[in-house]
Amino acid sequence: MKFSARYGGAALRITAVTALAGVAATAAASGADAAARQVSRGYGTVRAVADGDTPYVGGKRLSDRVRLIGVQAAETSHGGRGKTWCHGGEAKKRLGALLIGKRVQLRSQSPGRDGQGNRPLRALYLPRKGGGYMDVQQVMLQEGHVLWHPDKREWQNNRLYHVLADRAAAARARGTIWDDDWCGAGPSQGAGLSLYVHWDAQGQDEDNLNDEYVVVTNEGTAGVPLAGWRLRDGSLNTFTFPSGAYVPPGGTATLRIGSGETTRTATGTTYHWGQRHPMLANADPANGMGDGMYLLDPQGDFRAWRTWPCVVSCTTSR
Ligand SMILES: [Ca+2]
Ligand SMILES: [Ca+2]
Repeated sequence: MKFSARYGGAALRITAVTALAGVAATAAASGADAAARQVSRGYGTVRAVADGDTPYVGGKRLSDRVRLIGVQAAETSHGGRGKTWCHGGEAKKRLGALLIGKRVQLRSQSPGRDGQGNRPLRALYLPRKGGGYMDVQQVMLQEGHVLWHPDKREWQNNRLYHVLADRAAAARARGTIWDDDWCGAGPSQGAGLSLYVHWDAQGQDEDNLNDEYVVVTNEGTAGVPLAGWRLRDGSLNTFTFPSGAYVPPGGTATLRIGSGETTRTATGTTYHWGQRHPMLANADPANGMGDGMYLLDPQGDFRAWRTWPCVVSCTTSR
């Protein structure tokens, strides 16, 4: 079905599957200041893409880079610097195919820039031949090229993008970031790993960092060595499991956000990230905030994940 909404005086028509209409209605009813919704920040032609979330609009200088709102692509090597991560090349190629040479509309709620690289933070919309616009971020999420990357200032589509990301994840389509052996089979393929995230610490999260934690559970019958595996969030915050890390069959590996000694029992090990501030964003229905944690194997394949709050196939309130 189709639904229409009016943002900043411009009619926006989005083709969406039926259930998404409810998602949009939820966002519209969030009670946040209507004047703070996305408005057009002008038009430009995309000249190149740096990676799957960063096009160059108007020119090819570093200052022409724009950071897309609400999505996070795997990194790619720039000018021989850095490494191309698993799926970095695929996401870059897809964004390039969608955008290079095309005139796009840039929108945002805030005129601001992102914290990394000082790039303008904008949502890109491609004018459709028959009228209306195509939300480029939605395409990247639906096709499984990017992670959900919620933003407090640019909250308008947080929930919608969350739903799209989780649906793509549930589909686990071949070649997407949700394809768990795309960048190499194993190690411990089919191990039956799952994540639980305790994102809301008792009391003030700031004062209780170790009650923010992530649990990797091994539901399989063989132990899984985790050295070199990583836990990361929707930004680029990453914990790497140390040498010797291991989760026994039926056991757990727990990562607490604050500081402390590594402790081992027969059924599991507890690690500490050593962060000085909360890392697991609390869910907020008013702005669609939440986040995700993702378990990556040493090749960069996503082997388990959990986003919050739950928005797709929910069996509990979390
Ligand atoms: Ca792998
Ligand atoms: Ca928290």
